[in-house]
Amino acid sequence: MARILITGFPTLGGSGLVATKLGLELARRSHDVHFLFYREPFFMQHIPPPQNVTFHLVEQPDYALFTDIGSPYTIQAASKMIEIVRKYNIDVIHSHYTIPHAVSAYLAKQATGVKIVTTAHGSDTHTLGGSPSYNSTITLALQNSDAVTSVSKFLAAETEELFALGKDSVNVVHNFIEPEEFKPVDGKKQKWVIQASNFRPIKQLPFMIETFAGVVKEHPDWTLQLVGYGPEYPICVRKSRELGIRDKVKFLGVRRDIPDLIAQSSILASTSKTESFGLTIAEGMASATSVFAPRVGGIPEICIDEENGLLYESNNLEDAVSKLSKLMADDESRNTYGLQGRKRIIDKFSPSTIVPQYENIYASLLE
Ligand code: GMT
Repeated sequence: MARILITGFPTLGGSGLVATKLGLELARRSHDVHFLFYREPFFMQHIPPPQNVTFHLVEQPDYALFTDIGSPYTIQAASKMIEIVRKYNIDVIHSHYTIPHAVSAYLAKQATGVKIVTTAHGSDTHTLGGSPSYNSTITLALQNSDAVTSVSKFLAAETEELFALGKDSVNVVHNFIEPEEFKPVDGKKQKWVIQASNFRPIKQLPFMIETFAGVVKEHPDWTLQLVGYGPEYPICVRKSRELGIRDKVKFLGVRRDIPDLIAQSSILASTSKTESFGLTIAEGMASATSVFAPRVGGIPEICIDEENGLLYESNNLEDAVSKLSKLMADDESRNTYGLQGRKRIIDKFSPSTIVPQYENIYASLLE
């Protein structure tokens, strides 16, 4: 049994979801879990916390001088970590998303000697990690972490290179999906291609709409279901209108019934520029929904081409249209890919396979 402090972003994004779910799984396995966030995480708002889970909030007191620079969160979080480590005798601080949490944890380690584990999730490495605004401090925090993990082999290699860590020094611990939460529905799936993501540029939703415009003629009874919201939302509405497919594209907004929507869909789509893992892809697989996604980042590690769906050459519209059309036309392959996808998630990406990998890392630090 270990006393673990988990920190990260309590928002809708995947890293916060992974941090929260990992904490709850660890609590289920009798560890003493403490969460540190700047607000209650989205996914916890409707779940009564188990007895061995304690929430802590990072206090962000206002001060006039901070108006221009923003609240110094890294320091505030570090101070709170030091307080919690001392009060509860914490064994390990586990930071999810390196910026800025790993730096706060590094400061807490200097003050208390607590062990620190850092998980790189994606844009903290491949998008922001090389920036001079972050690189040297994140390098310091990672080089002084007792263990660094990443959510795919792809991201491990990038993290090692960008932050001058030794080859194979980053542990790959894939994300997990709960097969009871994401599971197939009874009955026939709908002729829906679903993409569930925020409308940030990295998700390339306009490319999804262009791709869908290329297949509607051949598949007039299908619709594109877009779940989520974000900066490119108006661009997407405009694009679907310009391409004459506004009636075929359903903008569903932010939804709580994502597992059901994914399970009812015939195809789970991603058109991201990159994904270190791609949680919704794995959620689609768990729901026996076949996948359409680019061959980029960590995606091919999770979703095997022609076994769990079809992967297209990233940003190649012609290839994307042809692969999506092929998948839409082939009921039998979609069915097989779906069943194989669910099996792959249960075998390789379920909590019982993944959570012990984190437990082993904690145990090795506490020996
Ligand atoms: O890195 C991000 O863009 C945000 C992050 C998040 O918090 O949603 O997403 C990353 O972490 C997820 C959970 O590990 C992965 O499933 C996503 O693939 C990854 N996003 C990217 O690499 C773009």
